[in-house]
Amino acid sequence: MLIRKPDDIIPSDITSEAVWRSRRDLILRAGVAAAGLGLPGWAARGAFAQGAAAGTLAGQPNAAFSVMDKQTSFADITSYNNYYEFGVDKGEPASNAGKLRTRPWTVSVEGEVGKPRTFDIDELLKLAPMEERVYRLRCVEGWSMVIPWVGYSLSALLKQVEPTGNAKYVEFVTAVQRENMPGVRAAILDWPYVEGLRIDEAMHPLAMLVFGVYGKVLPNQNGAPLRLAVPWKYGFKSGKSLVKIRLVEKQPVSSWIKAAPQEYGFYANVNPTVPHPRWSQATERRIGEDGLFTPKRKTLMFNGYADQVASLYQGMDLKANY
Ligand SMILES: Nc1nc2c(c(=O)[nH]1)N[C@H]1C(S)=C(S)[C@@H](COP(=O)(O)O)O[C@H]1N2
Ligand SMILES: [Mo]
Repeated sequence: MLIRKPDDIIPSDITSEAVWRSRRDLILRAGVAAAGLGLPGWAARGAFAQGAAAGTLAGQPNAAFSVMDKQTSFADITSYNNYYEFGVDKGEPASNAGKLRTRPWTVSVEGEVGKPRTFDIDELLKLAPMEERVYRLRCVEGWSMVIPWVGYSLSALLKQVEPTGNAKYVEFVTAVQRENMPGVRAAILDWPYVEGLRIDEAMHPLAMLVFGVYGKVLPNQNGAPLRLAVPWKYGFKSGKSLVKIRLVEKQPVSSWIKAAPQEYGFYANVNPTVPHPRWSQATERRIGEDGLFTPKRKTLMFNGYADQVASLYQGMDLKANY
């Protein structure tokens, strides 16, 4: 996000797309071959990760929380990613995230809570009924997707730990597996990747804990085994591969604010009237419909979720609090 401005992205992505597809195919073939030959170590683990990613995870469709836009293809959702721990190029997460260890996995929920607790991923998978919700995702870089996530409201988890009256904000901390994450070794951001929400934002039913996509277990590059989806905010607010959730009194300092405070605000609500300092946020290109002559779409206030969330920001100056 610091590295390029949106207009720089298009031509390079067209050429790099073929490159990453072929790299991904290579890795898949390598995984299958490793399993067949009984190779040990990283190769076998890679093959297992691919097998687990093929698992199903169904959710009851939640029409009230779903947009009707044409859904982005599974291939695009899982091959055009931002997950800087695995590299800054869009194809690198799909190529590299096979090494992410997603079991055993726990998430500790702590801080200003009556009942701090560490949850095992298998507990979290059963904590609340799985729903399928089709959400828009708008990246601050100027592209968007429409994604059928599987999961449930973050509030279901937060209620378990009984937030105290001092819990004004929620901080989300994501995984660091240095040996498995080339981007962590390259020191692009101040790891771990940290994000935050105000408590009322976190408790809003649209704020979602995600475990799957398109009826399948979340692929590693999309943030396995669980990530956030906060559809009215820019994509970077939705941390991947969560390991810790802290309820706190003071506004958390996110990794992006640390890296570039003049460019990234805490709220990061999608807002076509507030440009990023280096580019406009008025329009977006929808991944999958970005032919050379396809017109861009107009970006919607709160990414189209104004009816549900505008009341959270009543009386706030959204230009100052961007
Ligand atoms: N841990 C972590 N979470 C992250 C990121 C990241 O680099 N690391 N990138 C963010 C950004 S900028 C976006 S747009 C979304 C992309 O999610 P997707 O790749 O599943 O579409 O993930 C967000 N969550
Ligand atoms: Mo993003």
